Amino acid sequence: MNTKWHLLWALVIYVIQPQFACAQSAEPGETGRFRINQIGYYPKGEKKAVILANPGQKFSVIDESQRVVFQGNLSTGPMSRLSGEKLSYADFTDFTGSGTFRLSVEDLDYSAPFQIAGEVFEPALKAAVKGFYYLRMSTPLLAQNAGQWSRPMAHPDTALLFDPSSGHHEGFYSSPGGWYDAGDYNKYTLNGAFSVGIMLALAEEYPRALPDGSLNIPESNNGESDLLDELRYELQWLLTMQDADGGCFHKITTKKFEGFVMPHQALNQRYVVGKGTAATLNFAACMAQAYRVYQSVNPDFAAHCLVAARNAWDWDRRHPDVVFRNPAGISTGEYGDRDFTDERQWAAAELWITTHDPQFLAYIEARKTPIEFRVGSNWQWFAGNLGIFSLLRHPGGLPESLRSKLEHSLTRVADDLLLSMDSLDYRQPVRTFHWGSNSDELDAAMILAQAYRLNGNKSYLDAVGEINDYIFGKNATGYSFLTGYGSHPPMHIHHRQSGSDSIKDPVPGLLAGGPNQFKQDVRSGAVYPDKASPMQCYADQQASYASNEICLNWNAPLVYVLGFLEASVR
Ligand code: G3I
Ligand code: 9MR
Repeated sequence: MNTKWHLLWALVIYVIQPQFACAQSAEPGETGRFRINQIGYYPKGEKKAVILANPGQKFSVIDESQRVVFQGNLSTGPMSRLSGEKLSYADFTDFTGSGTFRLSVEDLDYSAPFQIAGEVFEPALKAAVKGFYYLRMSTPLLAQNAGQWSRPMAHPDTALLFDPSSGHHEGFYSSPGGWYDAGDYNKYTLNGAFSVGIMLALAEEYPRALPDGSLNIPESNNGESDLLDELRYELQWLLTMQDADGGCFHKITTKKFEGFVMPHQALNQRYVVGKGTAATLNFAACMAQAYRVYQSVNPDFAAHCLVAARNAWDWDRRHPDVVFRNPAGISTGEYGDRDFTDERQWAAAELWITTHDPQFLAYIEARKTPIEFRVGSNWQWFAGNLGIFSLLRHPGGLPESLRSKLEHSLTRVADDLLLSMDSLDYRQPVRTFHWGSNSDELDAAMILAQAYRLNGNKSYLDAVGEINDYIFGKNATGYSFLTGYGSHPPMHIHHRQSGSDSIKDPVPGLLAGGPNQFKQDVRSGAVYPDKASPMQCYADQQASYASNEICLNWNAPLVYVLGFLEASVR
């Protein structure tokens, strides 16, 4: 080609290019109009996106060489205007090719690239479990496992003092190990046990998820699933939280939250605080469940868990109504709960499955609504569901009438969730956005996943996929909420290590709490987007502990949902 033609081509490319260049510079969440699953979609799964454009316009799926591989028309969707936006919907489920793609709409820019591939969420699943490894305390995180997020040993927790609320007054206590609860450096029995229980459900249902060697944690290549290795790190700590009388201490904590310093620089005295019914019942439940899961790989450990579970249950029989409240002088996370019926349902279910002792069935039969869905503070009400999920997984020996009551309760709640999703802007199940709203979305997905496991109705499976899409970017903020994953992830989570390690990227694999319309952190300096609708009340700022903290009981249902999808969408 001679020079004249070269110049002409350069001119043509210059004229065409700006459209594409504009795509590259679009900032999802700020100006991005493409609310997609930023990781991608399964070739055989549903593929939906929400676009801020007019219904009726054409949309295209474009491959890496800018070829149009699929076209469709944007449709009007649910009538809801909860998001305050004018939305249209792209459905490209019929496109089943694999590769890297973008969406584009006539006269608009392009979406960020996303993948369509089998096992497309495997990296995110691994990251979400590895996120728990990054929260380990009482151990150094070595560079060979933690890369740039390695850190020295911190919080040995071998010389704790007793707060009188623990029932003890003198001497030191040792309770090493476990995971930090969240962005703070404390550990709470109730929430740790609840989160472990959610992930033990995945281990029971899909034992091949996270096989040995998949996570590069210190125990990798020991011949056991890395998921079980990671969960045992927390279970071993939890065992230290049981007092001699069978009851469980509520938490290990400083008097007030530490500042934004690295773990090994957070040196304030830590205390054993409280002992209560909710913590003890969650402990009983997850230990009875652990017995089943670890029995074949580590029988001694499993046997220890079952003894601990029974002792905790017996303590509950003697102390069925001990509410935990923060005692004077302690201002860290309370995890206060007054209604123990759901925790008791969970514990009774796990103990019944493990022992088949008939005394436990009465506590399950007593509950009118065995499955329930609410929003806000899932650690207060979701535990009962975990017990029913386990019973439906192990129905052998259940009285027929009880079994059909549980199944009916599950499908009724799942059907209600489908109706909500059909009516809401981003086809998500939640309309009120509380602290940790992402976990409300994911808890709904867990219910739908169980309903799918029960009767194979594909609408339930598709709904789980759509909730997963919401978490990874098909939402009114444009963020993919898992650190390190997606084209627009959170960068400034409320997490003390991430905020003080001088590393640009936050610790990966941690799920932000998500939109919170109650904005309890405004007085601490969080600034939310102007005129934000409830589902846009999210601030990617360190100050925003009410929308941008990370927490065990939010990551755990994400692990379950990703593990379920990886095993189910084929
Ligand atoms: O239910 C009320 C509602 O009726 C009211 O309109 C609304 C507005 O004030 O508040 C609702 O209650 C909120 C509740 O969450 C419901 O979700 C409370 O204000 C709010 O304080 C509470 O937040 C809890 C938060 O701790 C503060 O206690 C979160 O559920 C809980 O997940 C969070 O947990 C913290 C731990 O304490 C410490 N570690 C980090 C962890 C995550 O942030
Ligand atoms: O940093 C704390 C966070 O880890 C907790 O989840 C949250 C729960 O209340 O509280 C945060 O601490 C804030 C405190 O509550 C109010 N003053 C500002 C603190 C954050 O800097």
